[in-house]
Amino acid sequence: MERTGRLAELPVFKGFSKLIAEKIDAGERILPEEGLRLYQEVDVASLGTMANFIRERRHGNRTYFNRNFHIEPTNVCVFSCKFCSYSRLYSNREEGWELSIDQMMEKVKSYDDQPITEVHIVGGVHPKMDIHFFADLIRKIKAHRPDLHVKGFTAVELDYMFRKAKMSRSEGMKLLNEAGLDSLPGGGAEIFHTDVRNQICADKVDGEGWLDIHATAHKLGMHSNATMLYGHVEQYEHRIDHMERLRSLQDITKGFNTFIPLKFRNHDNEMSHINEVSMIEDMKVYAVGRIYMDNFPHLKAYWPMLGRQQAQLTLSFGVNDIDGTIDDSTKIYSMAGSEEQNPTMSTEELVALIRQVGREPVERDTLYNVVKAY
Ligand code: V47
Ligand code: SF4
Repeated sequence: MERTGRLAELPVFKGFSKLIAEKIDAGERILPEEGLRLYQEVDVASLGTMANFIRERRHGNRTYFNRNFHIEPTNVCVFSCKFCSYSRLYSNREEGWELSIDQMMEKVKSYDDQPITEVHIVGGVHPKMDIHFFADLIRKIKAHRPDLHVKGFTAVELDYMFRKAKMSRSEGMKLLNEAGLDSLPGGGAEIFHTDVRNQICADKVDGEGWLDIHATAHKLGMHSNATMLYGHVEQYEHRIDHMERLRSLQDITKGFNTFIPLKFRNHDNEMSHINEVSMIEDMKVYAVGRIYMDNFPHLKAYWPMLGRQQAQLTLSFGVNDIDGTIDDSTKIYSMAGSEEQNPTMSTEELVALIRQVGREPVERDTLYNVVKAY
């Protein structure tokens, strides 16, 4: 059931929070300085009430998940992001993995008898795996299973591929789109602001480049997601700046589906000395994300990273999507110390998890068409 009634009438809201509640009631946009004050001044319970109100007004209790699997072609990477526990340099590649097209196709074929709607392809930036290698892979996947949605490659991987092939962003994107690439995942965004980016991932595509690559995909009619890596050296101002840039691009292109905050995990990387933020802070990030990103239809919590119980909690802080039933061979999080070391959940388990907290499970495809409502 969709939410009705006025948020600002709740006695808990006074002063600044009442003003924001009134804006939410009127469907008005929160300004950057107001976003900042939400982080600084408003308690987590009030933020949750606001975010949940918006979530229920938009989606009722519906909570989406999809059936997908991941392919990680390699963890060999030319870049050295300080938060990354997963990559290995080319000079050290005997410690990493590099999959051939045949090996990746074996993985695709291993799901032949399962009703999966999406393959998510993302990995390190390998100097020898070029745009033609990946176009060939995508063509083979589509030839084998034409209805499988291919969501692939962060803007970081794409930027490198296009530059190496001496193609413009629109030429490169068009080539991959014609090969069968359907949409882009949200990775590689981290924090756009150069003061932070220069400290944590100085050598990869900058914020403008990331946004331009997504805009290029949107122009071709492709959809994409956007992430934000939080809880390391960034300040609240940087998170607001990050969301503001995404929200502004979305005003123009309307191509983003989902905003996905990703919590920095500190296991076994060059930023291990930084403490991870609290669960309260996580809930604030989701809630402010839902309040601020008024033109993003969906807010996703990635359950393999958070763990099952915390993922359930996010559903009261604005989140309406908890990703997939994945036989998740994704190593980027397990190597960084995520809650789920071997994340697999059957559809039944995911449905039960959502129902247990009073929400309504809905299986979706990548573009949020309903596959099955439970
Ligand atoms: O960009 C890397 C993050 C991202 C760490 O679009 C880390 O549906 C925390 O973006 N601690 C890649 N995070 C994965 C990604 C993603 C995941 C699930 C769904 C979708 C989607 C996208 O992983 C990277 C980086 O921000 N990451 N290391 C770490 N130590
Ligand atoms: Fe490479 Fe991605 Fe790890 Fe950065 S986060 S080092 S781009 S694999």
